[in-house]
Amino acid sequence: ADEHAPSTDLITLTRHVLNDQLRLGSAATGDLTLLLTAIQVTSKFIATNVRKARLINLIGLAGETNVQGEEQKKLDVLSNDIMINALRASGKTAVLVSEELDDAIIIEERNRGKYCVVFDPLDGSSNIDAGVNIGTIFGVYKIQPGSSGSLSDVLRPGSEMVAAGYTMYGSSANLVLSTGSGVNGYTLDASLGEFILTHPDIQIPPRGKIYSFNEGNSMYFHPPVTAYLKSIKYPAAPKTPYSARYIGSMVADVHRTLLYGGIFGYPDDKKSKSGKLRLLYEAFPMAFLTEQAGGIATTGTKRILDIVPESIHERCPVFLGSRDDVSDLIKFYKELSPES
Ligand code: P6P
Repeated sequence: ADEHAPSTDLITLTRHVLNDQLRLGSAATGDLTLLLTAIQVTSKFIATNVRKARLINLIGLAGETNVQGEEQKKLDVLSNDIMINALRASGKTAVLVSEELDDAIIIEERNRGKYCVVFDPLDGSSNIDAGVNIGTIFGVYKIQPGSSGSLSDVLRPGSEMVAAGYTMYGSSANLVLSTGSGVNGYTLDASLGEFILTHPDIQIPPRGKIYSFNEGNSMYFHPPVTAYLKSIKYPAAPKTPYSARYIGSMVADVHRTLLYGGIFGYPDDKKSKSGKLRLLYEAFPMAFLTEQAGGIATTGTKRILDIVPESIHERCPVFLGSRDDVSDLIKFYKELSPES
């Protein structure tokens, strides 16, 4: 067939997840499928608002009100409202944790379901005025047997998540998702309003040639990180140096790492003792995806998915990406960190 002919067999996210559900057989009740459908609707809604916000910023409508004179909500607050309302209305959730809310939301009885969603509705939103890619990050736990929804349902290791993903808002909207059997990427076809499967079975290359750290913090880095970076910037012959790529928006830096390989790191350092990234709704989902794509996600000394959270907004150091690159970093921790 002519390779330019429109495909007559579009694999939409809904269909793909439904196939996943059918694969699980009778164990699946379709609730996760419906929850993921609700999440993809929020991503479409947020994508529209991100694009509109860029347009409004571009035409320079000053001040806090939009053309209708309504109070212009900050995009991340708006995105949070969209997600809370859609997840509650889905009737499939019991506990919600958002980067935007100090406390977890326990869903009332009549709307309560069996999943808990932890999310950052619009990570990197400080970059939006510069047109830099930003994104929504989410992780899903199944409620614990006998629980009617409480903090203990989300203060669990990321290894107990049943799904995780992100939607990156850039030239197009890319939704990357895993439900525990590999990672798939979907691209929003705005004319159809559907996420179409465009990156089936994403596998991180075992080794890359890119490192992604904010080297502006180099003065504060601990010895293992300094030694690792030196080893890839000034390698012994015949090796050649790695390239530096740092966007400063986690979803964009992780997306590139999943597709091209290499290593992304936001270490703990002398200035930030636990690093900057949040464990529950940034590190866990990205670590889940990284491992499902064949990579490694570590704090330097511990597998991220094994961490047991003590509070919903705690931070943790993050190094993730190609198996061989992250293993090289771990070696420096074994040799140089005080605990070893
Ligand atoms: P820095 C964005 O503000 C964010 O939370 C992540 O998306 C990103 O990886 C990180 O912070 C960037 O932090 O300190 O390098 O600007």
